[in-house]
Amino acid sequence: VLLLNPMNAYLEQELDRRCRLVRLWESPPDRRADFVRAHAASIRAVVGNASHGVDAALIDALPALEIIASFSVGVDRIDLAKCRERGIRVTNTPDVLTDDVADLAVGLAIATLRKIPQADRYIRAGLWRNKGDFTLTTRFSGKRVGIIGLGRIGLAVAKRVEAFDCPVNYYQRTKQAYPSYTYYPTVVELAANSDVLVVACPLNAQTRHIVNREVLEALGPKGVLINIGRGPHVDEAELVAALVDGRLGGAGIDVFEDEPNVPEALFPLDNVVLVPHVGSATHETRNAMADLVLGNLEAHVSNKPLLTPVV
Ligand code: 8YV
Repeated sequence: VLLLNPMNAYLEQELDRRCRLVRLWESPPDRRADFVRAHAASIRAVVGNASHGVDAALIDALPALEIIASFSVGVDRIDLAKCRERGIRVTNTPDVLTDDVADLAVGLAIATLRKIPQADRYIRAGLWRNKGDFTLTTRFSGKRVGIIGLGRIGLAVAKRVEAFDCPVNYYQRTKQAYPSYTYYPTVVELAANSDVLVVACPLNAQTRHIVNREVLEALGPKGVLINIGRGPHVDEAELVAALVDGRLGGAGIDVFEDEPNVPEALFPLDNVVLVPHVGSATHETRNAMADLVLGNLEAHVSNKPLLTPVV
């Protein structure tokens, strides 16, 4: 098994115990191609994650590759077409992370509107004592929440915000049978009719920059964008410009276009809450994701049905 980066200690320990583990990062970056070539004949599986994908070049370099088990639900960094062509199986880690990612979406919405991190910084800077009360903020309960992508995570967000008396709107390519949620056929219409817009769809060619300038304009100077999907769902340059110019009310962002690089223009902004791609980052979920990766690999070598197949 080729492990692309040190993503989880428990996963690594179990892989080490159950198979012959090759750690890609043990080779210096400029020697990786030679390193892969030296191990290529024996590598039957690759384990990557949301930030370490498997492209066509790596697949081509591994003639014995049978399965890619991703430590992520998103498989946007895996060349799925190439896998289909070569008969390579692909698995991901759905369901086990849904609750945590949805929790973070709601947490970011509340943190952004109620300025929780800013209020925390206010105390730490000694300003409560010296300058008095913190500024007034904006209510979350009852706000119209628009969800792009009513899949597993989108639905979990919807269920949570219903408890805050938020009307739920959504965009999806096709209308679903949810009588209590309002469907909009375009993201612009969804944004125009929402106070908080949550990105919760998978990243693919159709959803890249699904949040563009027009969508941000429709969301408007009181609207808040929450991105717990992928950085490239949003035109980040347009997002930064809209926030800097005050054309967008605020944003709570977990994912960025060029992680771990975050546009520094966001740092001084008081209407933005930034977290470093932590949607699934709890002990509970990461252990469950590791177990799914291990279970998929085990099923594959025992000729049993894969637990969570993508290809
Ligand atoms: C992780 C994710 O950040 O599941 C996904 O698609 O983005 C995350 O759960 C990552 O893959 C963990 O290393």
